[in-house]
Amino acid sequence: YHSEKDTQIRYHHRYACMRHSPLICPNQGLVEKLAILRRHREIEGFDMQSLSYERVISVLKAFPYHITLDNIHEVSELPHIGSKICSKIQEFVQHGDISECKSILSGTRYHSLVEFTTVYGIGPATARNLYSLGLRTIKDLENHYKVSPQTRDDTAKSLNVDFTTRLPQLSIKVGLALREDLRSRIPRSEVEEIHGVVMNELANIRSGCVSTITGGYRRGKDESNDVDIVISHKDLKSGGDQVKGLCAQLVKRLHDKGLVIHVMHLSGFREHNALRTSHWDTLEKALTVFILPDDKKQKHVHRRLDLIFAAPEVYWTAVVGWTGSKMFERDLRLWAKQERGMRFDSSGISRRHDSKLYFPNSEQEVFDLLGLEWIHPTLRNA
Ligand code: DCP
Ligand code: MG
Repeated sequence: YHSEKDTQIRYHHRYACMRHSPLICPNQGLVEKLAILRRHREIEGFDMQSLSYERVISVLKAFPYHITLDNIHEVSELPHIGSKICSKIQEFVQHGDISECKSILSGTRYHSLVEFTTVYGIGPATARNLYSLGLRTIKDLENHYKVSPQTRDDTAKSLNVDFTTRLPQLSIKVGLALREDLRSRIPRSEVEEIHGVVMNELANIRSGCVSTITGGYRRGKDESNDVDIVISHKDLKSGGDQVKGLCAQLVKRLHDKGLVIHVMHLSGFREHNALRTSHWDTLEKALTVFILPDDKKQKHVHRRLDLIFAAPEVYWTAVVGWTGSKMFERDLRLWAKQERGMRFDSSGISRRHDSKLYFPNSEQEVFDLLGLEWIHPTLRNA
């Protein structure tokens, strides 16, 4: 779909949604070092700095040449690349490492905080609190939250969903119990198997549903952290409770069959309530923990599964919005707002000055409406 020349023209654009960002780039080693600096800022709560690094990394991912002392001047002229970061890039080019990375990795704090956030339910702020209590390892956390190998088995088995009351957040205790499972990566074949099982169950509730596996899988990742599926049906009415109903019915059925063992979230997007138009309420999502039944061949592990239901009018914006990457999505919104006077998110496209809604019939149309050239999903790894 894209020529090499196309990639070479596009890499200097300031919006990630204009650039071609492959999964693996010619400067992967540098990008991985900068990712440590970004993660350090994020985990210490310096969100603006973290975002700056994320932008830098995203720009470098699209740079199609191996960076050397001969072309580093060109890198320094790329958008979002300031002089401070450029000296770090130069340091890497000359020494193959960045001294600040070495010092971050030489202490215990970074490692502990990163380790803590591998528990579902622990974000940077909680991780820092736990660290300040003197906790350093996952073992420390298990003692702190009183998780033993026994409770680990029990917790995983006894998880439950009460569909009549408010859904419980996945507690840190449960997060600890499921940690090993949820942090192991999901191969493409299992993503496809899970998708097949889910759509088979859905067909029993309502035939003729359409779906797209989105997220990292669609961007070509060999292994994903979770499974994201966007679902619709041509007869679904937006605005009413149909979308919501179908989502809840499916989750309930999967739960009854023992396939979904926990539901962390089950409700509509409320991001766009300011508009108060029915179309903005048509995305319904369920964030769950899913497990394939064990068979003779293998014992399965718990997986994070996100199900997103969209009315047909907003199916393609949902697919684009849930394909990612996060940086690609962030710049799609920014581009729409700043350059086109439009509003974009997973649940729709509208014109800002009069809130006129648009209903694209394909992914290509989403890009057309936003005045963007279409970019293949595998080049959206910004
Ligand atoms: N997304 C978003 N805003 C949200 C949730 C998701 O923009 N609140 C988009 C961007 C993500 C995609 O949906 O790329 C899927 O989110 P994931 O967190 O599942 O991330 P990925 O699928 O990209 O990677 P992985 O699941 O392998 O970690
Ligand atoms: Mg995902």
